[in-house]
Amino acid sequence: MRHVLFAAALLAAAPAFAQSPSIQVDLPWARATAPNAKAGGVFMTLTDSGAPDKLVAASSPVAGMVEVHRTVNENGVMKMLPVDAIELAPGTKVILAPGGYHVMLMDLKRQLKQGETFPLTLSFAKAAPVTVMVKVEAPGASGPGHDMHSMPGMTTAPKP
Ligand SMILES: [Cu+2]
Repeated sequence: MRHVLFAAALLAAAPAFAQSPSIQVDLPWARATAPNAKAGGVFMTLTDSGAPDKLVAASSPVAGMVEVHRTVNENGVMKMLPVDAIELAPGTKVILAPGGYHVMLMDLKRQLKQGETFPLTLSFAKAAPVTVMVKVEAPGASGPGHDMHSMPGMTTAPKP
């Protein structure tokens, strides 16, 4: 009971958009999904301004399960593989983008519609969890706020 109250106090103290002191999350975005799709990708830029850390997990009310994935090219075939963690080094940006690392929403509870936002909580090995609002872009978007000139799919290379 004690730690439940403690957790509640922490939540009350942290505004919804609070950033943890050492990990900054910029421009979190997702691709809109088809009406019955069960999975969707979330992308963002992580900047570690503190100690070495790792992104170890994520969760969202829109998904039954969330994994951290990496897209790899195996003999010309693009595959997504779950990873245990994404290493974060101080002073270094890690870009989660189509074709590379991404947060995978699985067992989606509803369609992600372009223009809306949804919360995503990122958990780190050391830093406090960070909850961000993820902006839903077009189904084939290649980046946050970009036009939809790219082909749909998880394999599109990010545009600068
Ligand atoms: Cu994936």
